[in-house]
Amino acid sequence: MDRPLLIGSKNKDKARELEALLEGLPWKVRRIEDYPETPRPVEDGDTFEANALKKAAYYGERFGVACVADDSGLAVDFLDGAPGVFSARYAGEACGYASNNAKLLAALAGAPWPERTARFICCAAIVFPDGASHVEMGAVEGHITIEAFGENGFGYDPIFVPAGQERTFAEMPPAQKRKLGHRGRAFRKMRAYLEAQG
Ligand code: ITT
Repeated sequence: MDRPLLIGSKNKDKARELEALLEGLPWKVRRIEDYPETPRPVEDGDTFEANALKKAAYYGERFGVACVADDSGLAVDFLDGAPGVFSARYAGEACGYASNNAKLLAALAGAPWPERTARFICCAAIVFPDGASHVEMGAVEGHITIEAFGENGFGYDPIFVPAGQERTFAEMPPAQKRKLGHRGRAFRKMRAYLEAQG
């Protein structure tokens, strides 16, 4: 089928993961780069769900297509759930992954392993051209390491070890991260929802 399904994300690393997670659905999955350049929506929601719906509605309306988006982040218990919805900009507006990771490791300096618990959270949203929408959540528990390990993945992957594992997400093959991770968990539910819709 050639119904377009736009991945409404300007984060190329996230979009790559989403493309793999949506593979095989009866939709023609398109990336934001396939459409004309457009500014980012303002992500001013207090929750992952509010921001995910906002992104999916914004890009979907802009281009008149069904659109999936995700809002995701890392909630660290030692920091009372920070950086949470502010994960992308933890070390400042124009910061990169390395400065976010350095700031987080510094904030946890000296904290022993049992106190380094955290979870990645993902809200997956879809908004259809008629305005109907659907959301699914996914989360994965784990620990924040003492230093960064691994080259795969993106964002906080080099400093997060999922529960029951001995390697960070950045040390795992991408397929294993998709299997264990928050985004995989949310989007496998979203796939099931879309498949049930026909
Ligand atoms: P879009 O809004 O355009 O999709 P973004 O990167 O700004 O791109 P978010 O607002 O959802 O997306 O921010 C998510 C941030 O949380 C992301 O930039 C990373 O810092 C972190 N993050 C989310 N999922 C992650 C993952 O699977 N691995 C590592 N870090 C992740």
